[in-house]
Amino acid sequence: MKKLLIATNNKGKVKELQDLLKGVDVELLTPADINLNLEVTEDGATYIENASKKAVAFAQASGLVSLADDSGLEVDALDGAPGLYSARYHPKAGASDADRRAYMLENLKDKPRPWTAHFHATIAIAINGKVEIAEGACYGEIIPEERGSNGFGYDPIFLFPELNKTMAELDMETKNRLSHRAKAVVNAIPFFNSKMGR
Ligand code: ITT
Repeated sequence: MKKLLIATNNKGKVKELQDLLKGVDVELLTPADINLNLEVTEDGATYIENASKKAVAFAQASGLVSLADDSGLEVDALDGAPGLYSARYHPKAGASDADRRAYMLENLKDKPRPWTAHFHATIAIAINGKVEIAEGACYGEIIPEERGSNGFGYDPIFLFPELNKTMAELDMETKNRLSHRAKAVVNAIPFFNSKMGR
């Protein structure tokens, strides 16, 4: 069976991608499985550039077909911020996910609600010197109090209004039907079927 490296250092993404890719006919590996410790500088101007850079770097370091995800949360009242910079959205180095959520709520507190927002995900798959791209998005709103403890990142303050649940209140199966990352993976399935079959 062909091998596919999940090229991310984010443990939340690893768990979701392992579940999202379980129907694909490949052996999934994580950087930890192959003792690969690689930090890629995300200096691209777009999600596609950053996702491609990560996928190519992991593929070159491992010799394996590698799938990277570059994602972000775009909040309309913040003119689309933090977007590409979602993982670094805090003035303090070493800030946590909780610090970033609190910082976002601080920046939103004087803006009229609803604080509409969407998550975006770009997946890049580096294979045989080429890069395949698939993208997805999901829409909701930021709420001023945290709810739920599943997931990671901004999940506790991102509400799906039609469910009245935050992403952190969803079980993984439900998040993996509705999320930006789920939609990007679905869009990558034709590629897997044509290029990664036995
Ligand atoms: P890798 O680059 O190693 O994959 P990262 O966390 O640095 O890990 P990104 O540069 O793509 O990844 O940053 C995306 C950030 O956007 C992530 O750290 C979260 O803060 C946020 N984010 C993305 N997807 C999310 C999700 O499903 N739920 C909550 N927050 C999410």
